[in-house]
Amino acid sequence: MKRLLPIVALALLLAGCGAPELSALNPSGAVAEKQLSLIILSISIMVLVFVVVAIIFTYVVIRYRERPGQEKEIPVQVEGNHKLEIIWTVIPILLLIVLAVPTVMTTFSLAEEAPEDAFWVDVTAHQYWWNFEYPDTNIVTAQELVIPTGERVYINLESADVIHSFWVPALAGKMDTNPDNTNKMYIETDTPGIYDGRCAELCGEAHALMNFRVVALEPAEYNNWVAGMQNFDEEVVSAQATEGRELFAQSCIGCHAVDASQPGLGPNLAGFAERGTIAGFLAKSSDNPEEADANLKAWIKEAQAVKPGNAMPNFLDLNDQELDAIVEYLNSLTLD
Ligand code: HEC
Ligand SMILES: [Cu+2]
Repeated sequence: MKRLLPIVALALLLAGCGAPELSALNPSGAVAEKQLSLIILSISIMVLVFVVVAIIFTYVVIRYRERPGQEKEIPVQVEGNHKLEIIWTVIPILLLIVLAVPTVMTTFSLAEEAPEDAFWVDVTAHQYWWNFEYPDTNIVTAQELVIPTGERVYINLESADVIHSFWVPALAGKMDTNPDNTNKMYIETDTPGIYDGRCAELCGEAHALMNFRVVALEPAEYNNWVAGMQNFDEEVVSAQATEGRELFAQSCIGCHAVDASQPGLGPNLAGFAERGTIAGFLAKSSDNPEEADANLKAWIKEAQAVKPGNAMPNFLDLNDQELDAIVEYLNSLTLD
């Protein structure tokens, strides 16, 4: 029992690794479901082979072991036995066919050409953030990929620098984003909700913090979002926000557009107040506005400490009052 303890502890530790929403075993859409069925199929075949081999192995080890005071018993030799050799060649071939046919069929069905009127999103990975562009509606956003439920969303994957990998475990297996070619995939879900995504290819210092989210909305709500983004207009509501806006125009606008129609050196911030995170991973929930504001201030002042190696410089010269003003301004970037 004592020897089992570390194994049990390790199993419990590993079981804690995956948040349920970050698991391919918990699919929420046709693509992830198909992929899960392949995972289950291949694991079942492996388990079957393992069990059969383990049983034969155990039997042989016990049956032909050397017993004290007994003469060595040599088992019957089967070299050159055609019947046996055919059996143990045919069984693996059958198993491989059972594995290959559904795998190849699923792989091809997931690579189907998009229809003419398909819904497309262009995803560009950057060290260490995600840019999302909707060519049909001319919307640019970042960090949160908003999609309608009940529709197949085709994705062009590209990278602005090194290789990254786009992975939303509940919706689909990962796919690389490359600097010099475009990979294509699609996702779909019928369930509105927030699906966590990760960069799944080691891409540099802040790789582990290169998180993003897919936000699936009912079609009507999705259309509201589109209208909100297309007509996005800053409504500066207070004197503090006006001050923040001026500071933003001095220090930030070179990298951050606040008009949802253009990409930039940093994430587009149109509708930023609606986002659930800062830089993809820092909490920014309306349930806890103090924490959200503190995180945002820390980010603006010292982005390099919060997410080492990312492309936003520190702004150590900004004082508390100026930071508060910028935060107030960013919090006013809501959709109506
Ligand atoms: C040199 C370009 C650059 C400048 C200047 C810059 N930023 Fe950034 N900013 C970035 C980049 C790049 C990111 C994405 C970092 C990451 O997540 O890897 C970012 C991220 C952010 C985010 C998080 C966005 C999101 O959707 O999660 C906020 C908020 C932000 N910057 C605010 C500011 C403010 C305020 C200023 C001015 C005081 C500023 N930035 C100046 C490049 C810049
Ligand atoms: Cu990465």
